[in-house]
Amino acid sequence: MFKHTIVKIPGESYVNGLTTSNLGRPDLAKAMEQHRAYINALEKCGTKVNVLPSNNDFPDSTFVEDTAVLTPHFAVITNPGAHSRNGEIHDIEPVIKSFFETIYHINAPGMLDGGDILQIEDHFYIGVSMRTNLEGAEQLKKILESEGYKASIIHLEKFFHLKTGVAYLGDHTIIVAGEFIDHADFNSYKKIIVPPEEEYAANCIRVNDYVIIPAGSPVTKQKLTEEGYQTIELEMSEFKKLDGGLSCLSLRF
Ligand code: CIR
Repeated sequence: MFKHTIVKIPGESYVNGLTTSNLGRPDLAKAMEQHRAYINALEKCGTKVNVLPSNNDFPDSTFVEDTAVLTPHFAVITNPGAHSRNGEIHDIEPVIKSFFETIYHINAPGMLDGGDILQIEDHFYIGVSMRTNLEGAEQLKKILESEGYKASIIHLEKFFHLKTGVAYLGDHTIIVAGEFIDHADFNSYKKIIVPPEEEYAANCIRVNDYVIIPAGSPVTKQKLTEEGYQTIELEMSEFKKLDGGLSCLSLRF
């Protein structure tokens, strides 16, 4: 059960954020509208949404997920792997401190983005990606194990972040796409498979009684409905343009 969420309003500089896609430049007004709908959805799911003001110095800072890893008892402030994003942690740390007493840090040369961390019950999966290096992954693994969690490191082949291709829905069920469909580390879970044409929907979020999914994923929506999940669909076009998905836009705890 998540009680709180943290989000950060996109700033005017959002349109200059990092991307590997060729979907074009985001439309700021549309991004703001989609962000408002995202906040409304998190409220509908029963969370208290803590809305942080924008910071134009950091175009990608609306993707707050990358700045921290949260558990019920402690928080880890990350060391984001993209140079232009690294300073985002200075805005997020005071907010995290207002909720958590125990705070750890990932330190250079370790790099780690929250988008590479997936929690399934008491087991954390840590992706080594373009943004998270082995040193960062090992630092986090040590912290998690010292606090009684299990942790495994997964080397990504194609996906941007670990959670670009897999999400946990509760009930030992994952929703999964691409290179993670047959990945040995995920074989013990029940799987809902996202078809290649809807791959973007693998980055969805279970928030209390709902699964929030990107609009335009009819097959995925159907599969979730058949499994008994209530879904909320959100337009995400302006975040997809900068490689962002539903999980990236919030911290949930
Ligand atoms: C970036 O390149 O860092 C942003 N444009 C997208 C970050 C997406 N975050 C996430 O998947 N957790």
